[in-house]
Amino acid sequence: MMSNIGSYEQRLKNFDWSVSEQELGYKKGDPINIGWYCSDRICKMGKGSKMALIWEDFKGNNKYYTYDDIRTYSNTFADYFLKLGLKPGERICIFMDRVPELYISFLGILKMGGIAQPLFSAFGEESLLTRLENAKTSAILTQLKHVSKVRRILKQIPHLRHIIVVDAGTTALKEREIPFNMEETTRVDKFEYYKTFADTPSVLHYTSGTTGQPKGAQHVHYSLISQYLTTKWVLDLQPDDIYWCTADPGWVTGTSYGIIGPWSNGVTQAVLDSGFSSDRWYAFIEKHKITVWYSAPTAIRLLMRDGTEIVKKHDLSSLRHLCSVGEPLNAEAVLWSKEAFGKPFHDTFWQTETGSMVITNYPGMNIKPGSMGKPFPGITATVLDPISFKPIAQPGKVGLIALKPGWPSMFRTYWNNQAIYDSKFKNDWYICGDRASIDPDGYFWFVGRDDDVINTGGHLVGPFEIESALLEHPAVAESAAIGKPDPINMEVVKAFVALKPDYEPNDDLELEIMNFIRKKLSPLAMPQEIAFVKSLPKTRSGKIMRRLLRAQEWNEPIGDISTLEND
Ligand code: 6R9
Repeated sequence: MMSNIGSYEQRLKNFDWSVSEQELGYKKGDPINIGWYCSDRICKMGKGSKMALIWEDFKGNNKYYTYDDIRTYSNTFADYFLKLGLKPGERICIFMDRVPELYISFLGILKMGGIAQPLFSAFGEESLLTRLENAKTSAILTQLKHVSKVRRILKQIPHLRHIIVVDAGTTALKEREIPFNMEETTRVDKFEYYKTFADTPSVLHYTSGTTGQPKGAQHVHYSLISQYLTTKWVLDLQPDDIYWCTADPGWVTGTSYGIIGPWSNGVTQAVLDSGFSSDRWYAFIEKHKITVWYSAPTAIRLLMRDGTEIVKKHDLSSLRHLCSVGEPLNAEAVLWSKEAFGKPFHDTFWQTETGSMVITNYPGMNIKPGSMGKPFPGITATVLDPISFKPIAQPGKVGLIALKPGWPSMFRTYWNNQAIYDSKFKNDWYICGDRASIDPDGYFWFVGRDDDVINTGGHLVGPFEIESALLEHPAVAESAAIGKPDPINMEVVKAFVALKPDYEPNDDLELEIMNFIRKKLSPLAMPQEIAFVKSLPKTRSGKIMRRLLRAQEWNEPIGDISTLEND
């Protein structure tokens, strides 16, 4: 089958984002609304009865929704939000497992001009509070099983006017809570979407940095232009594909390529609302005849661990194209996938902030296993010298990955944090915070992050958030969190803790602190190991030197420690 991108060199020549605008029938200055593009437009093209969503729960039960279903159900949500008194521009949080209401309400929020704020349902109350407080969120959509977490923080977030419970049934609800059942509400066939334009805010995705609490990367409706085209050219979605993105929409991959990309292309997508198991995943591919699969290195390493025997028990011949994102995809994983599935995983690199893929391996392109590939057409990417912030001319030399601002899905600011946004730019380059080198053929090779952010299983966890939560434990006097090498998750969280005078380190206390973090933040942020120490290495200005702890953990050179406090 001919891929959508054809020849990369041809596409690169004279590339202009207007290619995407034309395909979408968008002209500069027109209104543009992602919710409308992902449902109404596909129906207008005569595909209303085409399957948009095949959904499966952990027991294997299925639900099916056509494009006309997602169009009318998202209208129903949008209409309901307006009737509740929610206004365009207000933040509406989606705090649900991967149920159909998550995907469909996302479109509904965008249609009424709201800003969608998706958060992992695995988040504990502290993680939730930080993000709702920062965004001054007006409403949250959730399920009964998660509502208690919202109840516990309710007093601290007076701006949260509505807690919409999508599966309340006959259960009695409490203060500010209100039931809404998507399928039992009269469907709204016609809804005039709020006239959003290219620069109107659309999605707010929280991401972790080294310092301070997580920041909300704010996107706009124009992001569609690059999300649509990268989906078409890199994921290579074609009309008859059945596509599976394994990412949760609490992560940007789950919205850009788990909602917007496939639906704006009018493709059928499948969602599995269940945890990981190799057998379960292969059975899902076999049952729904998945053709294009977008996943992450940690999952691929778990599949590798379970071996090829289990692959052979399933008919996976429907698979046509495989892609990966979130962490470095090791060369072994690419070679293994060729052996196991007869096809390589294609690595793609991007960030919450970039909104869409920026460096990728295209279908048909020669893959160099271990490389992230080349910049997408329309993306100017380079590596910069870390001191002069000038592009490095010499192939193979490691520098900071940097992008020329201006691609359509670039984030527009960090919510309420313009100063940190501004600090991401040097000499008119956007600095990603990662290190890489470029080989003589123009392929990018990832080296590592340039900050203390921990990448565990493709999820970024900020050390500051963990350390702040640790300090809330009565026994903890001081703490530092770093990433420690892990064969499956690449990194897991390791915490260094100095105890208060009345406490003695022991296994029970270690377990208690671990669970404390799991409940407050999330299972991902929970330290897998705690080292009890007398004190932590600090700079003379009092900053904890995580770099030193990390170097010891990774057996790396310690580097310059001239600022280390030595008394
Ligand atoms: C989409 C997403 C972004 C950070 C990024 C980098 C790491 C992502 C990668 C990769 C090596 C790849 N990362 N893709 N590292 N190879 N193909 O992951 O967004 O959660 O914001 O993470 O993830 O460190 O800067 P986000």
